[in-house]
Amino acid sequence: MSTLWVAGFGSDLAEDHPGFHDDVYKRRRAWISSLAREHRVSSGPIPRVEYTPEEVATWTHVLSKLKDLFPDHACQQYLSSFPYFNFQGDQVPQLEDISQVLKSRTNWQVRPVAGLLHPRDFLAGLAFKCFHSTQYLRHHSQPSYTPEPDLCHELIGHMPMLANQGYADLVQAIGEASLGADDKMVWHLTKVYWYTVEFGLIREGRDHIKAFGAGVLSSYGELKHIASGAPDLLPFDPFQKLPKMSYKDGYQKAYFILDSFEDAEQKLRALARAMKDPVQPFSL
Ligand code: H2B
Ligand code: FE
Repeated sequence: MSTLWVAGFGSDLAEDHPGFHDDVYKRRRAWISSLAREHRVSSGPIPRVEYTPEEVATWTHVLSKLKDLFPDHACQQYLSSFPYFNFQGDQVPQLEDISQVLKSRTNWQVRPVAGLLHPRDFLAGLAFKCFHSTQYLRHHSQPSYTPEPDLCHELIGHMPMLANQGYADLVQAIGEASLGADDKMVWHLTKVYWYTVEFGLIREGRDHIKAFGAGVLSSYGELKHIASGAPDLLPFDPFQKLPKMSYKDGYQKAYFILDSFEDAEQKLRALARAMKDPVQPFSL
């Protein structure tokens, strides 16, 4: 497969990226990105990176901070998959090893990518059980914040959930719906992805609401914000127009609650059928 086009932060960092003024960081990030650009799935395992002590320290910080939050806030599927990956505080995991664990659990795989992909390409990967992941780390000056996906977010946020079959099937359904969809629908599916895979909540039993979205699970502040009662908590319905996504300026104004991953997957499949129905095509 050819190299995928990288949008957004791709190779040049935005001015508000914490590493913008750090040339050493920028060179390092570009070098790790180049490994992904040159990697071909057919040519063998994902190249291993020898992480620097500074990068290890960033990983150590992020893992130890987040681990404390999970027992209370993460959904049960996350908690039961987490140990499969055997994350160690003193060692940054290698994408190849993580991909092997994922393969053995749900038959998904990880493919390294140089930066943010265009939503259409990213969603298409999901249809084929392929999760595109960055391999570099966030800037060490702000270990609790990154404006773009980095290895900590991909591994701690996404991997345990993708090792759960019900969830993995839901994510695949989002990807499948994007194949052949027009730009408007790809944008809608980007929001579906955002409000589930990144910021989704799930009902557990009668009165518990737990997090499964990677963006929620990897943010201490976001979890507290949800618990404060300030944002709207709405039932998940992919047939409805979803609110604007909020990227940097604070937290989401609304979150969506799934009844179960299976139920959400069924809704997504119904949406995909409606989109492709020539008689009554779905439109928002
Ligand atoms: N690219 C990469 N590399 N990682 C992501 O998590 C990601 C992406 N998310 N491109 C996508 C866009 C998401 O925001 C939706 C599907 O557009
Ligand atoms: Fe993500």
